Amino acid sequence: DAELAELAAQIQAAPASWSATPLVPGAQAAGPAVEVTNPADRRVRVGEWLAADAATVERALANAVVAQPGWDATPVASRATILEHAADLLEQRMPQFIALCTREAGKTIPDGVAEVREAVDFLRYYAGQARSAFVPEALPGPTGESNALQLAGRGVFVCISPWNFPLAIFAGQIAAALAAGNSVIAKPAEQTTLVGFEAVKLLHEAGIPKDVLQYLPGDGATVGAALTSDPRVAGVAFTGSTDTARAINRAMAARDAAIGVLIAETGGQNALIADSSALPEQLVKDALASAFTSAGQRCSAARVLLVQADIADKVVGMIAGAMAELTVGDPALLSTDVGPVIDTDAKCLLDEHAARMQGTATFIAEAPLGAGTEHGTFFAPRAWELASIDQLTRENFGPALHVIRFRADQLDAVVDAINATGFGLTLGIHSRIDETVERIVQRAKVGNIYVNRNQIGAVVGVQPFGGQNQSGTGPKAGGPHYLPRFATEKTVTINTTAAGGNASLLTLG
Ligand code: UN1
Repeated sequence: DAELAELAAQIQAAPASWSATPLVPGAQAAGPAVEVTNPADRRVRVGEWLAADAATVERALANAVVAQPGWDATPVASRATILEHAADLLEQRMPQFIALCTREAGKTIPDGVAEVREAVDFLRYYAGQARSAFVPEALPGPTGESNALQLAGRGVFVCISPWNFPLAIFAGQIAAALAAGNSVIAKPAEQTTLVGFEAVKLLHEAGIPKDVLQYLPGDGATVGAALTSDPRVAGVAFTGSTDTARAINRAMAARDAAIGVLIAETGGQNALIADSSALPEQLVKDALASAFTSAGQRCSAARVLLVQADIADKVVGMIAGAMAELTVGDPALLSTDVGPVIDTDAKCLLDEHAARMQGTATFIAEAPLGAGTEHGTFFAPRAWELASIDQLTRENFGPALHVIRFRADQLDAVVDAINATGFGLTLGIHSRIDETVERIVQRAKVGNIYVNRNQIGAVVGVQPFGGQNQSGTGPKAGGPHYLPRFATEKTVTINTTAAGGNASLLTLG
């Protein structure tokens, strides 16, 4: 429609070249420039960035330690107002951020819109929540005493974010950490440093002091490991692979320091269970949306469709038919359904998986690659049929769907097999039988369950998002328990009968 066409024109008009550096007051300019190219066409240069070196990391930590008490002492309403102002600015500059998400991360325009919207939602949600959560809570106690429980920032928080949500998850982690009174060092994924840089500059413009929020693009060893092993870091928020989360956990545990807090959102092996009462059209539409939106590069994406044998032939045939209609190509075009994968490494892993499937699975379909995709890192969406979920030994982070048939009497075994993957993030259920839905909901050890709809795109404050087991530590992002995890609790008990000076403290209670 006209509005979308107007947006597409504004996206087109965004600057052709971008650059990023560490944002660390007092640090020298850092090392050699890294070039960024467009995932849809690797010949197209998007910009360049400078990685932080060890001295810059050290400077950032020192700054963050000094800055934190002042930020923590800033009234929570002021902190929240700044974050809300940042949300307004982000909304105003939506086209520019969508352009960056498309050119640096290969996001389609609808994904780009959702990305900016989610970042705005996170900023407003945690700001709003902080306003009430940080008011000291009076607790009942004996006469002559006042007791209050209050939240405070933990200290220096490190936020390590993924390339698949380079703005939304990036801004969400930072917003919660800042709202709670922490100083923040943000380390973006190396694949998406330009988006992160623009977001941090916007937060500074909104009023976050430059030493309270610092930006450290760089690699996992020089920046990530140096930060997470440092005793000055009170907590880490991380979204990415389960293996990296384990490495961070080990690094933090090995420090001769306070026991830090790790908030990790990690991988999945997400299933969609469909019994014979499912509506096939709805099922196939939702399965494909869940598996192939964002080129399958969501930790929430459906990887396995477990379908009751009675309807399996029909569903498999419809999947093949629908996949033939997918438009795979330039994400900057409104007509595109599936864009590129993030980089050559991602494509290689998917190609490896496809080669493995060739020998062990039954091929169902491959979506046709569109014109002009030969210079990008594209992986044609594919579907195979497997005998068992055990054939999937890792999370395949891309547009790859696997179908498995089951008999009606195997329903509990199906859920147990999903649980046995060790992951527990999203689960889709397609069934029109309430008892079946309830039975699966009760038995499944997963974080987010979606019934008779797609299983991606959790909305902030509406569908708190996060998994269990190897899918993450919780608490769920965009839910009521996330922000308090970034804070520490202080219980203040005052003897109100004591003579003298502490009467003014009574306002606490
Ligand atoms: C991720 O893909 O890293 O519900 C997590 C969704 C998103 C997933 C975010 N919130 O699709």
